[in-house]
Amino acid sequence: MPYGIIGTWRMAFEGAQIALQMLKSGEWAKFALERAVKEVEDYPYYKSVGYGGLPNENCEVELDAAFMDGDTLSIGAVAGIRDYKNPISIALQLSEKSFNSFLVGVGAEEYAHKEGFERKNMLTERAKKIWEKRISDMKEKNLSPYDGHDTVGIIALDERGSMAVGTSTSGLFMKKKGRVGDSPLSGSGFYVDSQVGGASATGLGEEIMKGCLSYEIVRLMQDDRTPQEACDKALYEFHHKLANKKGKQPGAMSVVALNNKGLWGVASNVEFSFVAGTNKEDLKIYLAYPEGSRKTIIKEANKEWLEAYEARIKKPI
Ligand code: SD4
Repeated sequence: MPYGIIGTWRMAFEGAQIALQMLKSGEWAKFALERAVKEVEDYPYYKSVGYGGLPNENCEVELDAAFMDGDTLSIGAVAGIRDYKNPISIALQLSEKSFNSFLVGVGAEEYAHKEGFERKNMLTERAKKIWEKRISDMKEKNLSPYDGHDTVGIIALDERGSMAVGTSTSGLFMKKKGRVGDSPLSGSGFYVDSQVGGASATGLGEEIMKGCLSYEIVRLMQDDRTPQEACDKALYEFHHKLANKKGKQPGAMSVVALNNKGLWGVASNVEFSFVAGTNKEDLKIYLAYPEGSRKTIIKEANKEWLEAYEARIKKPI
């Protein structure tokens, strides 16, 4: 039986590599996925997820995460949670509850505390420096506070045909305290049904939420579209709809999808990096670009791109 994994952005690579090995050894999709997301949450140089994530306007790191089990359609999520090491694990545990499965702010923190989840100060010195620099750039250069944000969204399929999806993010840099994006919202930031496949989105949550993009992609796959066809149709049609309604270009939106046969697809209205691997193909880092705003060009990331990425994330502030 096929197995596979797909994840948003270059940052998913190390975790997805571990997860793909776990899937190869017969691990359940949901545990492989949790492991992959934790790896991203724990890495300090990924500045939009977990430890080292960029703070809100008050210089507090508020995190959003969600988990969905494609076998049962169970969902767990946390939003605006502070100072817990692995929000994805809290979301996974919440998905096992019939009630109270989506908790926000202090309620989520109280729950995590009672359940013994590990606490951690999630604000790194580096993230604090980036915040301070942005405050001065905003004053001096009149820069928008809101660029700089990514979510890790991972979909996994195991040999049994079981599927799961998870997301984790610090959301928009400089967001208002209490602001929540698409990432913990079912149907917008993620959706999975093991009888069909799963999808996850990243980009400007305020736009993605308007289109319930992840659910739309799974629905299109259910109607016999390949993951690539479903991603192209959902993303670009929605992009054009929003552009017409707003009279200007929508914000960044990118999507990934994996079906229960191990086929994957992506679409994006900006340059977008992602990782994918299956029982048939090694995990690789790819770049996706919109072509003629209806289709997606996909190519493997080359050495120059990878080196520039590494230099960028570690550049002194
Ligand atoms: C949010 N969608 O909070 C997230 C951020 C993100 O690429 O994924 N940016 O809106």
